[in-house]
Amino acid sequence: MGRETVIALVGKPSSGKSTTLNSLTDANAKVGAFPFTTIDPNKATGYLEVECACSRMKLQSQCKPNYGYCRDGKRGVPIMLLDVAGLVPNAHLGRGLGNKFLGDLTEADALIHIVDASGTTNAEGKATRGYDPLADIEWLQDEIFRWILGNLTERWGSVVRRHTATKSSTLETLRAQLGGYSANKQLIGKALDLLPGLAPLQEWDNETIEKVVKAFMKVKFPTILALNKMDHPDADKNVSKIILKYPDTKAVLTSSITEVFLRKLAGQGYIKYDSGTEFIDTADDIPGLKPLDDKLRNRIENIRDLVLYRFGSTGVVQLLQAAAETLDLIPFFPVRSMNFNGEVFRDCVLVKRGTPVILVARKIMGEVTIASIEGVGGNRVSEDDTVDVGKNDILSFKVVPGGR
Ligand SMILES: Nc1nc2c(ncn2[C@@H]2O[C@H](COP(=O)(O)OP(=O)(O)O)[C@@H](O)[C@H]2O)c(=O)[nH]1
Ligand SMILES: [Mg+2]
Repeated sequence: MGRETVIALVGKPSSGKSTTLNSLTDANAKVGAFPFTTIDPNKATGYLEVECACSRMKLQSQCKPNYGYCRDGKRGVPIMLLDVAGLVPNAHLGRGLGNKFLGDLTEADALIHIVDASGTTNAEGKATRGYDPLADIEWLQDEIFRWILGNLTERWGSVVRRHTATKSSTLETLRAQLGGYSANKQLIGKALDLLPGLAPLQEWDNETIEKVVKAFMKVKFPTILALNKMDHPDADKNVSKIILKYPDTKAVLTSSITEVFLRKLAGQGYIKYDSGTEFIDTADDIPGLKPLDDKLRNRIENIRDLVLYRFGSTGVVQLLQAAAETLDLIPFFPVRSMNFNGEVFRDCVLVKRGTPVILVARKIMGEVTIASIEGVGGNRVSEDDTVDVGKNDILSFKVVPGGR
């Protein structure tokens, strides 16, 4: 199957990366772990929650995911998460692609910038009060910018000489120079599309190179903001400031520590809690749950008042959904046949909205010869037709036996 979606959590020390990673993993992970090839403490499986095809088809009781989970038609699709702890202030000074954290970044399809919105940690992550988290957002962008810019300008002279000598196109030369960031031609082409009327590469001045790097960052590192620690009373005013300053960036308010705590209580049998919602049931609501002492009861009341009722949830489920939205990813359900007897919807993969169905087939099955493609209801679907939510997102690919 095609490459998994990878999301990197970045942010200064003590912003809450590890807590957020923990809050996003192991949720309902009763069914099947994800077969990642390497075991790395900073890698974990998160679950993107989507509407499962079984809900639309009223087949919830037959739904049996191979990976992730399906709960009442809510499907958790595994995605890979990275905790990139090495991206600290001035990290770009240790430049070069061998840099471990930068390698982590290049693997990612999108970044989630965990921002300490409470302003209780300074630029280095040390405890303080009244720190302006806007500075962190600028810092992170600048850090990545200076890293890429530094790597490129350091050898600009020879880049231009080679470019001229080989009569390469701008796209080819940039492909060679930026390919190390796991950027293919298509992605670099997209970056160049953002800059119409660009001069020939040999004429670029510093300002132009900077513009190119910024455009490249936009397509290579789409970033979602997690405005974390929103349970803290100082977070409110910072959140408004950030949203005003970055109206086009997706921002999600989170309290990952609350999510971790609620999951722990649920695991211990004190509460029933569905991530992504504002509802907590206790022994008062559901007999059989463990009774709460006064201290726990107070803490839960506080969490309801300060987080759940004010913001609607702890935000962490919405965080991955925002990342998927930014990447325009939708769930796709390949099925063996359109008769839905027995166990159904074992597989679910994320694909870009609007992908032609033949490319979806390639992603899932590789270079096999497709004889026909069947949609729900048995109708034939053309190879060039595209996928969207509710359209060609449940398909059966019929392969030519033995065909390659
Ligand atoms: N109030 C509050 N504190 C949090 C939250 N998330 C993390 N923290 C605290 O912030 C500190 C740093 O968290 P950690 O996840 O280790 O940060 P990292 O260095 O970015 O990985 C810890 O003391 C956490 O308990 C949150 O949502 N609210
Ligand atoms: Mg950490």
